[in-house]
Amino acid sequence: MLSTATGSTTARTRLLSDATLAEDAVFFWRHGYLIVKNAFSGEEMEIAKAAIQNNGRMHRRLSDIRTKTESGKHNAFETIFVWNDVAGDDVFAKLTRNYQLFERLEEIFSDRVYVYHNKVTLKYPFVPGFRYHQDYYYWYGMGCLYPDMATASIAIDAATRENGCLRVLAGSHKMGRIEHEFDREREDSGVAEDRLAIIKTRCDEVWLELGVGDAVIFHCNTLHGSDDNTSGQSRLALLGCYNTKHNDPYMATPSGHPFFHEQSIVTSKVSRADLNKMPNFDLYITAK
Ligand SMILES: O=C(O)CCC(=O)C(=O)O
Repeated sequence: MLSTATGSTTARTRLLSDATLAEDAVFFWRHGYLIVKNAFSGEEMEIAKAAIQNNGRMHRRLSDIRTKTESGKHNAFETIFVWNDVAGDDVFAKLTRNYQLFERLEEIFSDRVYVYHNKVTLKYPFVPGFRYHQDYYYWYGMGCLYPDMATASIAIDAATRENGCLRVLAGSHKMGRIEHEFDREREDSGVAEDRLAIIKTRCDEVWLELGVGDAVIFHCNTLHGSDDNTSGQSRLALLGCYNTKHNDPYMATPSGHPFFHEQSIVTSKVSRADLNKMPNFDLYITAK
């Protein structure tokens, strides 16, 4: 399963049963993704949504996206708001370090995992979707030697085909890291269309429709993308990106993502008291 030997780690006490974890890990390695239904409550998602909507910086990003989109640009990258302060007790970190995700990820990778960065996808009604790409295409260049990484997308709003939910090519993680090409018009990198057409004949395309509070975990080499959101409804999601202890980056990069450090697993629910707890969006780790 793993592409490298794991270091020795102290076992954690788990809340999920061994049978659930084992079954979910098998599904993940077979298909390259795993849906976790009802990972979070509707109330927790309302709190996360309010935290996003009350945040001045995310709001400014939203108006920038609107201006660009209205001027005819199709810049999917603008819709992603990323930060590196992931080990604290802010509302977002508490969700991405929740045991529902962490325990599954540690079972999947047979190692300690840590949140490598968090991001919010600001998918408002008018915004563009992403070309098919792999997240490891980017992380490879950030000193991560092994593709033992994953992303968990938490549905703050329901994700539907109409609002441009994530879609994956099931099993594509088994193809390894694939070259990407840059599309100037969309300002977005993705797999070349001719290769993609062939891949689609081998891998099923799965639209990941999620209810509020569901999450999907996908492997860093799983090809994923999204359609434009033409629904008139927002599709906000919180994405935790995870790395493994044995894959500690060998260098710092301008993205400033953290090196391996032990992170606590959160077992409590997010509450209204967390609404004003925000991460430091300006944290960039510049040296090992
Ligand atoms: O949510 C989306 O539309 C795509 C996000 C994505 O692919 C990413 O952040 O890597």
